[in-house]
Amino acid sequence: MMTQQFPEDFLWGAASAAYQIEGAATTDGKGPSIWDTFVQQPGKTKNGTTGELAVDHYHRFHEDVALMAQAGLKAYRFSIAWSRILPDGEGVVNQAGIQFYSDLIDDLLQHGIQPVVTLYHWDLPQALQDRYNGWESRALIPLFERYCHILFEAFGDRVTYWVTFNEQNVFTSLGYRWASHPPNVSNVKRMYAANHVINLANATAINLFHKLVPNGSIGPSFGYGYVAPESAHPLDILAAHDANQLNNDWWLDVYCRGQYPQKILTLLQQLNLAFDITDADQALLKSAKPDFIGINYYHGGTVKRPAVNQQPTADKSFTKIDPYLMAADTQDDSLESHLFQSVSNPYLEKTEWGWEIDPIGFQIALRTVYERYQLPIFVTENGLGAFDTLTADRQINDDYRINYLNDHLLQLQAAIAAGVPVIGYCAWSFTDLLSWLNGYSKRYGFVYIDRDDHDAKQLTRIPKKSFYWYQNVIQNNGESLSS
Ligand code: GCO
Repeated sequence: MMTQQFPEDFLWGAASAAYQIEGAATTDGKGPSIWDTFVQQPGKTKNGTTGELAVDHYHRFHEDVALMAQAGLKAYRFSIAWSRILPDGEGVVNQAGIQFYSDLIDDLLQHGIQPVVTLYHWDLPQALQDRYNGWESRALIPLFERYCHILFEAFGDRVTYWVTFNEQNVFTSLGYRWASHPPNVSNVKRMYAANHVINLANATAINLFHKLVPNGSIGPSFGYGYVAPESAHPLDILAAHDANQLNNDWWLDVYCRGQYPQKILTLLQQLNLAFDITDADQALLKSAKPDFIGINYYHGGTVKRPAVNQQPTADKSFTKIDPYLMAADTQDDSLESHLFQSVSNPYLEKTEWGWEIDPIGFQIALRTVYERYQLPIFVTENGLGAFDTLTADRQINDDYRINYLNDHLLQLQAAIAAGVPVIGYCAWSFTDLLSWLNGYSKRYGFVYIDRDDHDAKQLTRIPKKSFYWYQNVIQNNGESLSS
């Protein structure tokens, strides 16, 4: 494989999200988010797990940052909980919330770690859901703008990289279509309407940022999966093209070009799923351009031509739904079924959660996104969820994670060699954390969190084998990756 050095200033990092790590759900004036309330409903998460304590990062962030420094991280991506800053989403600012993130940012900077701040990683203040019907209402746009304004003013002098929305494709499909995330809705039309409002909020935040933080960089983080055809039959190739349009271009075209792909818009109209796009909306979407595209990469998909008279086989159990590909074989009235059917790729292995492992797909994803939009890319997530076992001498030998990350980083390096400007790479995740629906046994971190200690609340941090491996990779700027 053609190789090339990683750039000298490459941001080797790791990522997290507030609800998945912070805990302290009601501490220091934090208001409830839609996740705090959703998890109280029976059957919504595995064994009813919640993020009430999570990994208690809120109280232990100094310890966690010290570990990041030990690993040699150059960047750390985390999200801000809106309801810590504004407990009811609007109204009075909670200074304790500002202080917490300010201290975290300072601690990172003191250790030479660039903070990368996500503005929205799914935990909408519950008050905004109750009062305005959440993202289905345009009332959220100025409210999100105000929240962003507060953060840009408070941290814009210290934080260069900002992410607007994390995986809009995932949280809207799980939240509004599959009712497996809050707000627990199962209605495709409402999903598309909410998506449009979020796109407008995204554009508004980007424009505000460019005014207030002219030297910073901002972009969305998108859950990207390249879709391949099952065969070289032209109908399968067409199906893959349409699937890429629906699953990827649908979002990225709006973010980067300010317009929705026409073919999908037309189909939405035919299926009575269309939403209102005013002239002012169009102008706003066109006016806002991100500085980079954040890519979260886990896997892509494979499709074949649509079936004739396909019978839907709806299975909405949360373990079956794959948020990164709107699978056509688990459809309701199914926009997708008009375009393609998802199939499994026989050439790829799968994780214990059935996610395909496809490092080459990562290279394809990075190159495709850059070739289409010509914007720098920040890999804001990539990683392996697995069961980890603590040995008798309290070690985690996670060679499977090392292999996964190694193989993906080699493909990232190949993308750089092919001319893709990649700013950095944030592995998901730094410490183990709460998997939204799968509880605490699906682990992603470089640092194991011991929940079975004699006192589970001790949450002892134990660096895994992959921690030391990543430390070494960072130290030699990727030279130790093995092909
Ligand atoms: C999980 C998911 C998450 C996501 C992340 C997306 O198991 O809950 O994999 O951890 O990767 O939150 O941004």
